[in-house]
Amino acid sequence: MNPHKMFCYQCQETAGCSGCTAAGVCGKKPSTSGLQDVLVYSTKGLAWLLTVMRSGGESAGKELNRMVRDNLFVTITNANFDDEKIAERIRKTQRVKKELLDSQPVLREAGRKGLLCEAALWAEEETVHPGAGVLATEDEDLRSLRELLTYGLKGMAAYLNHAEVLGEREEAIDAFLQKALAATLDDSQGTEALLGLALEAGKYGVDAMALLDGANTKAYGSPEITRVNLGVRNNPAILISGHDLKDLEMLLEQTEGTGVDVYTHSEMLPAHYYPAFKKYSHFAGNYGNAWWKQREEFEAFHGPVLLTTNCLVPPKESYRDRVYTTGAAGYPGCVHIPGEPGEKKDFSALIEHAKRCDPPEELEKGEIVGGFAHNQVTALADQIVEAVKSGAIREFVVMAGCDGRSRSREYYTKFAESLPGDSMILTAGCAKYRYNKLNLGDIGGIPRVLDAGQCNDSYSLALIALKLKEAFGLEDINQLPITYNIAWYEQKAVIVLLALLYLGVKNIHLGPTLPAFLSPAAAAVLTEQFGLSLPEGI
Ligand code: FSO
Ligand code: SF4
Repeated sequence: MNPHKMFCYQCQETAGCSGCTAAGVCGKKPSTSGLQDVLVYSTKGLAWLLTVMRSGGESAGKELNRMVRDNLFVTITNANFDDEKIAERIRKTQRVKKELLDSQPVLREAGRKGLLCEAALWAEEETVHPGAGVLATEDEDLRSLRELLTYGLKGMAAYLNHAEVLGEREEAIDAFLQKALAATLDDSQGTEALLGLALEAGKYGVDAMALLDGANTKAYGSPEITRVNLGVRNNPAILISGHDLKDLEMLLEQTEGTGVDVYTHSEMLPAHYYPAFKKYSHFAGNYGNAWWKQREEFEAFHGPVLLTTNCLVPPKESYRDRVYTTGAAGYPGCVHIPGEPGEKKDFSALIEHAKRCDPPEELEKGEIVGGFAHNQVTALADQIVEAVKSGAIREFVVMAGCDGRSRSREYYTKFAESLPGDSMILTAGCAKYRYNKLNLGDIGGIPRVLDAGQCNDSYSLALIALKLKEAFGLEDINQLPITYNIAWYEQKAVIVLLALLYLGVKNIHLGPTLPAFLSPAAAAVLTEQFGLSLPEGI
């Protein structure tokens, strides 16, 4: 248990738009928050050691690279609420640090020269430390930039984790992630240096999303236009949520021929767009909406639910025994299915559980259309360019990002409804549930809402913008008729935002509120240099 007072302001729903201090709006308890702070602190120390080793010519090795990423991933909003599991991670990380400090001459040398920070030198197997937590940095602006960078790196770590389960990793991205993470504890790094690192994180964020995009398409083919069923069948079923496509693949393989159907929830919807999953006749459709509706929707589903990543809402007692977690996700009392990258996970407990359950209750009927990732849009490029030249398409509006429970997000539905019929919405992430079931029609046969996929597929949206720039022979991406109205919630949205800034996108509207972790001075820099602002009329 951490003796420090809880303070967390990493997501958009933070209490009073300033910080959760008594309990998380997300349901995170002070004990969990304290342990997550210590895990982040311990991991920053490990990242410092690995960075020093790398500069001395020693490679960190893929196990330790993975440890840094996965430790960050479990501290993302709505991923892991299991104190015991988080404490275990801290102890393991501390043991690794001790082993490195004892065995690596380059670290002993750095230690003698005073080049190791307190977190790097801290190697006791404890789960408390006074240096942990956001408020350990007293200066408001320094704290703001340290957290902006830390949150962007958490998002990047999540995408790298997904790429690694598909066998793809890139040492240069891990090296940057660790260097930047260590820099958040380095008192010689002032606000300007940290802002520079945050923008550089945007560059590596693009690389991480490209790596994941390549891993997904190599494993499952390029997303293609697909109609996804929203209704239900009369069979017992498993619902899968989160972002991990490898988990879905293993679940589909293991459920085949068992009489148990599989449905997607929230961010798993885009899995339907991949050719590789279309061969499974029991892959029945998408059930429900964005993550925050899960308390009613999981209840109505009747069968077991597999959470492969965030966003997990603390489950109600009535269905808690049907919630299973895997990967970075965790919740006390819910069964966790183990399995490291490359290992086969055993989902037989869910399959047996499903057979004892009623089929899902129907929430809606009909279909939605998606699958407009960069390859598919490139195939339509001539048609789209023609439509722009003829004036049939006057504007593209990028409405990617996250959904959330605040009332103010109704704005996004109204905004989509009020756009003129010659504007096209490009989307990715769970933000789409605010408008993907509206009947917004099409332009010359192309739907007005083009869904590229999960939040990480925002990369596709950036590629589409770059292709349009090329097609129109423009110098600057900002000359395109595109506006950006991004909704954010958790830390993956932070890396997406930094990636867009790195790509030179200006005048992004970010809502429904600006991040509480941006100090007035940090917000002013982003406003002045990049034209970042809240959307009008929110
Ligand atoms: Fe949404 Fe949650 Fe995908 Fe996030 S389900 S909010 S940005 O985890 O990662 O879009
Ligand atoms: Fe609050 Fe968000 Fe932190 Fe949860 S993740 S404690 S809601 S700021």
